[in-house]
Amino acid sequence: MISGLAPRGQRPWWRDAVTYQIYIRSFADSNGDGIGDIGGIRSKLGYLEKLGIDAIWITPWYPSPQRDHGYDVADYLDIEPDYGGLKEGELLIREAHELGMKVIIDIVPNHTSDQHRWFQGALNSQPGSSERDRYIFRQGKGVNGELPPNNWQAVFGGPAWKRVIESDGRAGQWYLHLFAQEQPDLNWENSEVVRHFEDILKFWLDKGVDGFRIDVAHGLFKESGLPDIRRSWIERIFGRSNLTRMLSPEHKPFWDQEGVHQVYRSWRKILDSYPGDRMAVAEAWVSPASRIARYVRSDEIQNSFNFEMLTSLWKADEIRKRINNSISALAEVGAPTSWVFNNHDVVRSLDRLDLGLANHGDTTFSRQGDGSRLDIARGTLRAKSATLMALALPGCTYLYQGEELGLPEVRDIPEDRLTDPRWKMSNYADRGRDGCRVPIPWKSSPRGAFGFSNDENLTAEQAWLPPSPWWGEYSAESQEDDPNSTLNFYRKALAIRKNEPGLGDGPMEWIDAGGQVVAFSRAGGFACYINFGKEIALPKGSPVLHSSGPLSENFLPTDTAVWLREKK
Ligand code: TEU
Ligand code: CA
Repeated sequence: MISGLAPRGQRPWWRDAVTYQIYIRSFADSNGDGIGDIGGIRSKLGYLEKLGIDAIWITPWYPSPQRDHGYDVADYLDIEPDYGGLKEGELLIREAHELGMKVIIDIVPNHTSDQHRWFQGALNSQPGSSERDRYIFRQGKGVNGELPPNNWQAVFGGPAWKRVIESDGRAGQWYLHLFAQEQPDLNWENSEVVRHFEDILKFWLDKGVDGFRIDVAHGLFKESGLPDIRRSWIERIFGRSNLTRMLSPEHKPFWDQEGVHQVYRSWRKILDSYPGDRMAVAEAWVSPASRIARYVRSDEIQNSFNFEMLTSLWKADEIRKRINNSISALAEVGAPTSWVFNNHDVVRSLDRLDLGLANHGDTTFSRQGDGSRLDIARGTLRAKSATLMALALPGCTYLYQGEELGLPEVRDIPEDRLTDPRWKMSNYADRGRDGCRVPIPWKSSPRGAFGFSNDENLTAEQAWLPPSPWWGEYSAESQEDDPNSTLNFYRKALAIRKNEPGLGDGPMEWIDAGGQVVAFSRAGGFACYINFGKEIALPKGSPVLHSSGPLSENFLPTDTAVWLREKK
């Protein structure tokens, strides 16, 4: 268990941190080209400081052809010129540190861009060459190798293999891409790949970054022989979309292979060889929770995203079960758990929790639900209640830009402006993830795409992904002075969390407040109640510290959460 845990402030920061995810393209544009950049982030550091977060995680900022918005990396040792280049990145790290904020960057080890010099070299080399060995090239099946080597599908749609033209002008080998075809999978059995990533970690650690978010941390190794996958019972129930087929929870020959752990053991040694508490957090879509625990064993990495809440319905018993599973699985290895309700890959929590979008691999991802049924007020209340829950539960929390403004999913992006590779690769069946990536509305007026750009002449249509006309209602500007705004609700919650020594990592106790209420207490007489059912009476004489919505006297309404100081 969590015995021997040092007090907050004396233990590593990542055990308690609230990390704010910045989707760099959509955060703030400092030079009027309609694309978010590092200058934009620098200009908003004051906003982030006032918000009260502990760390920022910046999505991939490397040079990239942007076929998957930076998750297709062309050079891991530089920064995209459109984002401001390396010098800007160094300034940002320094300025964030001056404000006491940690900086986590994204690292993408499962695949590179097809424009990476390694992949270009592989295309220009012969089958069997050392250049090709850095990736996963295979002969095709069929008489002339015209069929893909196996039946694996790309997560975004279509087959996971693409055939190349050899130097003699003929169709030849196939290469594996679990995501877009511009994202060829690396071969982690190749020692040059292993060494290069160690150098990449050191390069950025030398520049002062505090941690890494490891993209597709459960990918990397593939079962030898690359066996076909079998049709699962989940596909029979939820249909045969690629997302279901590739992401359904039963074991797959390309996810969560034993080999990944050796990589993280060696990365841990590198992190530990630097001063300060440098860390890594794994994006590993593996289940059950006991499998995730294996990534955060004491000699592996420090943290993993806990995606349980991305696939949960707004139901008390389900939430309670997921909290128990998450905490007990990680307690065995001594790692803090983490809480995630939003990121750049999923429908925003406001919509998800209101519309009951849940199933990983199907509803949450591929269908955005019937937006016409969305009850904005109820969705906002539920999302805010979820936030109070996440910030009060043991461990750390990851927030995603815009949730502090109560942004809903954007469903009315014109089809010809959709950019997620899932749109095209699904044969235009799946609108993909753009709806949670629309540029942040900093100002109420449409000028500068609602203040996304510091160039007031930039129109919404000129932003890389256009905000809809109603976007200004959610702006930071319009919420700044409103005591009841979502923004000020987040600020207050984060300020309370910072000063409450019992929050963050550490034990919790369940409170029995009836089947429809999730309630728990933390050290120091702190209690959190989330009401999923009919209005309930709160314990008498317990002062309210914060709530997600109005309370009527001593009663906690439906869908509302409250933080209390328990009566002695
Ligand atoms: O995502 C990995 C992943 O499997 C999913 O989150 C996936 O993106 C989604 O279910 C299908 O659309 C990571 C990144 O977070 C994501 O943005 C990248 O597109 C992906 O890796 C490839 O690098
Ligand atoms: Ca820009």
